[in-house]
Amino acid sequence: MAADDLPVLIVGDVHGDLEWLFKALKPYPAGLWHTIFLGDLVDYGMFGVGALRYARDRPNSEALLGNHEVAMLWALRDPTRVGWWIAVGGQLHDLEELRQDEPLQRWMRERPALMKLPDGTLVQHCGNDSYLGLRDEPDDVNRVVAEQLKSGSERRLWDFLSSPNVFETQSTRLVRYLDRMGARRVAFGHKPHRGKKPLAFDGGKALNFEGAVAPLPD
Ligand SMILES: [Mn+2]
Repeated sequence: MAADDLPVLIVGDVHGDLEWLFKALKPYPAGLWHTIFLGDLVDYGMFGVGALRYARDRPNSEALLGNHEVAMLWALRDPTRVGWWIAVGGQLHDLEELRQDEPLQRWMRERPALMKLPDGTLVQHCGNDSYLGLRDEPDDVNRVVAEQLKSGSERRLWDFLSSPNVFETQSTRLVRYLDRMGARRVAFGHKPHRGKKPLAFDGGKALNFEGAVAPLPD
């Protein structure tokens, strides 16, 4: 069965906490779900690279780019950024592990910033319309992000992917964003609180997964 035919499981920010991740995924076998990781698999916790590899290798899965993947790639490319990256949660042992794994680096650089699902749900890392600063078509946004990662524009990527979640409180911005993106709702993470289910705002037009692992509601 193609991933698009499976029900969607959303995984909020993992931040290197593999123990939590495995426990949270137990009720959701990989073969039965189209799993989407919302980004920020790395930093803070001890197993960032392990979480990246797990997300890459889990069947029927996609992983989006979070601000912390950008920070780690930035530190990898530019040693003068390592101190800053450690200050935002970077783990040196993970950086050394990533340095030795070029295929994993390539996979990280190919992560999309957002996805539009067949049911009209937009899925992205942060609950902000900052993505519109790039382009207003999901495929164009992802193309520009890939180009920026290649051309050393990590600062710009970090800034827009670190934008605060505003969709919970700013309905006009939310509606305008959905209209521009041609989507009916948007699911995002970015602020992990390890909730059990997503918080819905504006009649379900904005879904904040808050570090939860949960099926996408109908
Ligand atoms: Mn984040």
